[in-house]
Parts: sequence; structure tokens; C-alpha cells
Amino acid sequence: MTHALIVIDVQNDFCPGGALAVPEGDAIVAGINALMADFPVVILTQDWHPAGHSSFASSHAGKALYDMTDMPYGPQVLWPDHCVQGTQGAAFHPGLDTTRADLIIRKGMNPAIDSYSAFFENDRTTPTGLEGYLRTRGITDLTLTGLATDFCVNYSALDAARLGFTVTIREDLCRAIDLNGSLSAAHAAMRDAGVSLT
Ligand code: VGL
Ligand code: ZN
Repeated sequence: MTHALIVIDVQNDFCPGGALAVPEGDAIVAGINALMADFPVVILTQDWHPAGHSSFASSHAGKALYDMTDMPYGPQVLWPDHCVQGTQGAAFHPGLDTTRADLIIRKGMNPAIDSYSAFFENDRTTPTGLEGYLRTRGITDLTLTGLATDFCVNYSALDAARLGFTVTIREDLCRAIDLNGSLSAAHAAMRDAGVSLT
């Protein structure tokens, strides 16, 4: 009972046709559903932004999609509007089996701070509560899958490793955005943090 599967942001907006589509984002859904059978604990995350969120380029006059901006907590990519609370884009991919989920954790609700990681907002200090949930259940090992490899999966894996969890990424069940070398940077950072990439 000490090993949890965490499925990151398998939502319509990150799949082909969505607002921030990750290439082949939907290709991992069936494999993730099958993998759930191997884990006693399954956790899903959901990117869940209020309209007008500060990570949206549309909230910054004069900025274009995928520009960088400086936020009080550091550099921030400016994204297309995506995963707005209550919209179809924010819903899980219809093929994802959500019945097995022990916990669905939402993130990115603070209008002023983006939240890639399932554990902390992008200030790297404001917690989502996931760590407490895992620790009180005695979970020590995490396998991560989902979208996107180089953003939310990467940040979640780095935080989990820093918190002392044993972390494995199922790369075959992740897909990346790959913005300006972000995928190779993510690979290097995860390797350095002791994350297993399989
Ligand atoms: C994500 C960009 C913005 C992700 C979320 O799930 O990787 N990326 N919000
Ligand atoms: Zn987001």
C-alpha cells in the first residue's frame, strides 16, 4: 500500500484539439488506465485556473503567447488561456478512467501564482496539501505519468524527490510540450534529482 500512481493533468485542453494541446497527449490515456490496476493508490491532478489567471498571455498587455514574464516568484511562461475552472477544457479526457481515483487534487487556483507541481505552487513554498495526504497514508514511492513531461510532470517529480519520495517517471505514458529545449532540461534536472526515468 506504499506505492501511489499519480496521473498529472490528463485534461482536454492538453490533448489534441485543446487550448494548450500537447502533441499525442491523448495517446497515453489507454496505457494509464491499464497501469492503474498495478497500484493500490491512484491520484489524479487537475490544472484548475480561474478566468484571467496571471499565467495567461491574455492577462498581460503587449505580451504574446509563450513569451516569458517576470513574476514575483521568478520567470513565468505565458500560456494560452487553458483549463479554466468548470469548462470542458478543464475536464479530464473522456477516456480517462477516473473511477479508480482515491484523490483528485486541483492546482493553479491562486490568480497570482502558477502551479505546475502537484505539491507546491510555482513559488515552490505554498503547498497543495498532497504531501500531507501521502505521508498520512504511509506512501513512500510514487510513479508519475501524464502531461506535460517538461512542465507539470517535471516540477512534480522534482518536488517529490526533494521531499524524500522515491520517484519513477513512466516516460512512455507522458508527453511533452518541448518549448525552447524544455524537454532536455527537464530530463537533466530529473536525472540530477535521482528520479528514475523508464
Ligand atoms: C501545464 C502549462 C501550463 C502542464 C499546466 O500540465 O504541464 N503546462 N499549465
Ligand atoms: Zn496551467
